[in-house]
Amino acid sequence: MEHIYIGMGSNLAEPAEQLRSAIQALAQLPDTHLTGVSAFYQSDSLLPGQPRYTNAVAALDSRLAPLDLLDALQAIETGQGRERLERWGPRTLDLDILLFGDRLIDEPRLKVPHYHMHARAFVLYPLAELAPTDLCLADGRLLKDLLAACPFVGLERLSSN
Ligand code: PH2
Ligand code: MG
Ligand code: MG
Repeated sequence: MEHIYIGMGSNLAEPAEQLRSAIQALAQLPDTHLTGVSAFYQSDSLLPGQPRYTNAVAALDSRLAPLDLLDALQAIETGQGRERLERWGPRTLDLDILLFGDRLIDEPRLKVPHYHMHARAFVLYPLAELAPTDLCLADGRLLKDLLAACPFVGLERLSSN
């Protein structure tokens, strides 16, 4: 059993509703328990000209292998209308494996810890709601150090999910 954190994001087709549906789908994954969900946060897209994003983080305990979990997450994305037209295009649903226990994964399809999580407030602040403050990433970085280097700027924490 591994403890896993999933970053969730949407900026199309009722983003908060997309995240709520995704949470239901995560709760139904085989050999997996959904153990927590952060608040929802809104922020501007990193790419100009796109709709604002709603983001959150979910925590899972799972016996799935990393690539099996990735397949399952991609099936949920596709089921919610995700179209892979351009690399950083707007999307109905993005589900990223942020952390997979203390594993470092470097496969063509999957890099863990997630490559850009270290500097993204919309990942780190919701993650910090669920993870212990002394969380150490598999690459040796401490969550609290990443938070200290990543100001809470441009994020709006929503009062309800
Ligand atoms: N994801 C992107 C690009 N830009 N901006 C915000 N605020 N939230 C995201 O999840 C996000 C983004 C590509 O994965
Ligand atoms: Mg992403
Ligand atoms: Mg993704």
